[in-house]
Amino acid sequence: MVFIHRRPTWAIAEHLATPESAFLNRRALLQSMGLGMATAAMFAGTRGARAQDADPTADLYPAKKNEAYTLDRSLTPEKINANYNNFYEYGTYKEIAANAQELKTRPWDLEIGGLVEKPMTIGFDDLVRKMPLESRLYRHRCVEAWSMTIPWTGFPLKDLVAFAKPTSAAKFVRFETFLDPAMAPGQNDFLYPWPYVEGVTMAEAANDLAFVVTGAYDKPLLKQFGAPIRIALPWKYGFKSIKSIRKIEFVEEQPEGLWQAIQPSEYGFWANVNPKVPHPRWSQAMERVLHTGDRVPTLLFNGYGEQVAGLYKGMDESTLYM
Ligand SMILES: Nc1nc2c(c(=O)[nH]1)N[C@H]1C(S)=C(S)[C@@H](COP(=O)(O)O)O[C@H]1N2
Ligand SMILES: [Mo]
Repeated sequence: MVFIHRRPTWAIAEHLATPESAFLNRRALLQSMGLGMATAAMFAGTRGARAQDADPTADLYPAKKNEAYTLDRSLTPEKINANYNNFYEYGTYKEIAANAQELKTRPWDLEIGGLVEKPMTIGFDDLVRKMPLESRLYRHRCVEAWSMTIPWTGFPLKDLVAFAKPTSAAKFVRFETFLDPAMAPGQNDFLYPWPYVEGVTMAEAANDLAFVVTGAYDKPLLKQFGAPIRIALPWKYGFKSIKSIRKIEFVEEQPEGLWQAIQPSEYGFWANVNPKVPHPRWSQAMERVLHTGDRVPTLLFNGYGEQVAGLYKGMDESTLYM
């Protein structure tokens, strides 16, 4: 994402220092417990291995493939996708994968509230087992004019809506990411109105393409992809696809997203992909395909017009693409 401001140098330094100082603190703790470096290294190794083995949803993967969602181009290799991310909670650059390992994904409770029959809090591990998991190949077009393709696993957003039982007063679904500056150093940056927020209309949420994502590449989501639960709205610019969701609310008012709040003249609520409507500071006509480096034409609704154009019939064209 591009946002016009000069980051104060102290903010960069503090941000980069944090994960390392966390490591140094762990080492100091083990030493103060009377354990030598060899033991410390062993501890660190076991911890890592256990954390992986212990993913309580690993048995759900690979999920059944939904053949209706295929692609006209090759998949972006996992190695490339997993090392080129936007996750501002862990840094304002693309190489945040290492920092994002600080994200603690268990326990992970989701709050479902607002205009619903009965507000609830549900553990992610409970929720995911109630939902019909499948895998789909999706495109992803970032507003910054790069794109990738990815095999997501998840379930239709409409199934989550049905589970939540919104009342007839609900007009939008509002999503919120966790807020925990100790776990996500980027959230100490006061220039951003944390937590990250995004939203869709009820009609958009009911569209088959709107997908709640719990895995990628046939396994539970890597932390840098927004574990344990995010969304994918492939006809919209990537910033709409909010990561690491903690709260889902049904509301009457159009939610204001983080990027919209920062720079409303550049990032709007609808953010549907359109090659003919430039971002105020760059063209959206072409995109750079992440894994090939090719520059290819961008398509209206990122190529998903057949499924989603109907959502916007009769609406003011000038508002839909920003
Ligand atoms: N919470 C949160 N969600 C987020 C972002 C973010 O910074 N924080 N970045 C968005 C942007 S701009 C993009 S392009 C995608 C990137 O997803 P990826 O890293 O899995 O490719 O996540 C979106 N969701
Ligand atoms: Mo993006």
